[in-house]
Amino acid sequence: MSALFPALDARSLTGGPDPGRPALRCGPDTLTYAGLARAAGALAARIGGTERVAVWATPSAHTAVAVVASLLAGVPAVPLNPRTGERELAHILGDSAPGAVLAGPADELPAGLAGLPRIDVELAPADVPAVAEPADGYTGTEPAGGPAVAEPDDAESPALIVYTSGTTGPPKGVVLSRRAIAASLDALAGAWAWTADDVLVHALPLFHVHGLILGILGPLRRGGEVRHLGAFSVEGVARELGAGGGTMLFGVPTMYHRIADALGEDTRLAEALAGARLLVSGSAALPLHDHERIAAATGRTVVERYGMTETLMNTSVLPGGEPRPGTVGIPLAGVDLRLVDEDGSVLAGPKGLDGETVGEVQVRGPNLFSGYLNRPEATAAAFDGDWFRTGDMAVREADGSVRLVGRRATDLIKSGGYKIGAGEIENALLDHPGIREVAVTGEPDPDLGERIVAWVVPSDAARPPAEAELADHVAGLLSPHKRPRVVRYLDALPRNDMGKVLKKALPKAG
Ligand code: MCA
Ligand code: AMP
Repeated sequence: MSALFPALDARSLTGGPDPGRPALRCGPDTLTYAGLARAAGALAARIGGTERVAVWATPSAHTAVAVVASLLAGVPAVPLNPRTGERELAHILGDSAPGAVLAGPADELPAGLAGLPRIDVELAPADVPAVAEPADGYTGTEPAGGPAVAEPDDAESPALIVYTSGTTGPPKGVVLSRRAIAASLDALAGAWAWTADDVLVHALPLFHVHGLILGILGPLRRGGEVRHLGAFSVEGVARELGAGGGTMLFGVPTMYHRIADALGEDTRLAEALAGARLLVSGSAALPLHDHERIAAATGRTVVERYGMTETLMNTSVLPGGEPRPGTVGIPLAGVDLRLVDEDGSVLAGPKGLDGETVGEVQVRGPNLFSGYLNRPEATAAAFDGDWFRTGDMAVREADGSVRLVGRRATDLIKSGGYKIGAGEIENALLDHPGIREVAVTGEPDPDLGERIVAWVVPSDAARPPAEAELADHVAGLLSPHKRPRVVRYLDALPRNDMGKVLKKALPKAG
């Protein structure tokens, strides 16, 4: 296949056709295409031959360089959430068995990573050796001026392994090939007219598909620019978009909700949004109210797209078309999509496009993952033939637009755009000595979409563990975004005759 990063096809270390063009800016660090070619080329040469590497995926230029280097070297990368708690980290390292961890020189790594060789990511390496064994027959002789950066040409080779929560058990490693990444990014580029002229602004975490693949690899594949804010703030968005030069914004609904809240008093923010070419929301549903507030203040409609770690991007609303809040648009180029009802029958003909009949979304296409790492049974269970079962329930409108209406599994929670399994939080909470029984649910939250609620039966009713203590417990074992935001104390959990917890029978918040 062609290179993932044509703009980095830098045998001559020039960084492609426009070497001086900024490739990425993150906090204090800016890298041009030539700088990125140099930094990633040097690192690629150091890691070549490693079976797999972990990347300490802070929101920094170091993470971008580390991942690009892994892709150039053909070494699968496992991005790690730098806030991952000890149990989750041990699980991911045990499952993915990386040979080294790539981190920024100033990063402090937790004890759980002490057993792995550490390779520091240099943004401006002093000496740049040649990359060994390029796949296309290149001899490896370093051309005048710098190293050879030759990407592997095996499209099916694993590029990234991204961990994602399921309904039960610890997170699974989703193996993503170079083919899937290239196909999905190119389909988005087609739908959004995304080009090298675009400057993407975002503040998404760099250990998930949204922030890393769409938000970093996307602009670099196009030869465009990305500016990462480091941490999300409405001020950062206002500064970088529009007059600041940014043409596109990517965010999760929580970010757009916070933007919508601020629009009332911030005319600079409204001007910045109005000056951007494209505002894109994904990872969870953007509520109609937030769509409307942003459209009213800026004259711009937020474009929604729908994807999943396992499938990368499936559908998108087409910019400039009739705004259709509530729908996630039509299938992207190359993506086949069908709805399947409870009996397993495909909703065909008018029934499949009546805007009413609900079915599970199934997809197939070059955007799909290669399987779950070390989990052949889970991989097999996720497919119906060559169709991937998303677990998302939807209807389709007459024009083919997909409207998501819910999820098959009630035990998956989407909070702040993160997918979180209720089971993994319940298991973590059950390890707290103050808890006898627990059930975890998600309930509607205007900011987070859903907030995690822990229903706790304390071991000692007279001394129930405090809410903050339980939040810290989960944050320390799993990840801060998996911590319960609310704890409710009960004498007993509602159960059926078989002893199964009846989550639907839990008292409604009020
Ligand atoms: C709070 N913190 C704690 C604790 N409480 N740390 C340890 N222990 C505690 N008890 C810390 C947090 O780590 C964080 O630190 C800070 O306090 C605030 O935490 P929190 O309240 O959770 O953050 P927030 O401000 O509410 O975050 C909102 C957010 C975030 C910025 C919108 O949820 C976010 O980045 N979401 C993006 C999710 C995403 O990218 N999803 C894509 C996956 P600090 O601030 O220092 O970190 S889905 C996907 O990829 C598919 C393919 C798709 O379709 O896109
Ligand atoms: P993840 O497994 O973290 O990649 O999350 C994927 C899930 O996020 C999908 O299965 C959907 O449930 C949800 N999702 C992604 N984009 C959207 C969207 N635009 N609207 C509603 N839900 C979405």
